[in-house]
Amino acid sequence: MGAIAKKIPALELSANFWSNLRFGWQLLEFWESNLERTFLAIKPDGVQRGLVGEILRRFEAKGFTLVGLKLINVSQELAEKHYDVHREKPFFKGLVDFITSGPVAAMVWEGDGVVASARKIIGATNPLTAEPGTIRGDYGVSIGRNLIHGSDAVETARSEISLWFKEEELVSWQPTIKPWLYE
Ligand code: RTP
Ligand code: MG
Repeated sequence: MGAIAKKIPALELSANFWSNLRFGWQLLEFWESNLERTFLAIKPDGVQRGLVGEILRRFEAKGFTLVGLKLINVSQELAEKHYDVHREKPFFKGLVDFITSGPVAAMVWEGDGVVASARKIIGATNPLTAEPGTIRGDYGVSIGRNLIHGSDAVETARSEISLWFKEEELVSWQPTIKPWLYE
């Protein structure tokens, strides 16, 4: 018994050592991987048309990880900040009016290369020219009702995520299916 007790502190030390090593290894893997996050928002047309589940399904089935999700009524201020790059465009007012007109499902997804891949899954801006098989290609018929927004670059994704989500609203987790998705 005494001999076992003597060994416990040594075991604890060794457990800490291995857990630190694992943490360090995960950190290295994160730096070396293309792990990205992107901001997606199902616009009021997508929510009204009951397509939230279908859209979520596509990103889940692809293998991306959902790390943030909320249904919100977008304020004028948030809408104007989000669409700031389009401020001078003739469609700016219409865009802001539309995104503030009803609930929006805001999401953050994580995965290797998720920013560009999500844009492909979403399809071209105009649903009439978007490829069949994409969200806009399958469900839309007009540019002002194209169902979903997706960040267009890694840097844009970073600023959109911090605009739409508080840090504590995002959940980092390890899907247990990861070994079946990544080599
Ligand atoms: P999003 O930002 O919504 O993901 O769409 P996107 O990158 O494919 O297109 P973007 O050029 O950023 O335009 C933002 C949204 O503005 C509307 N739009 N209307 N009437 C027009 O010519 C026009 N052009 C763009 C679309 O709803 C587009 O999603
Ligand atoms: Mg855009």
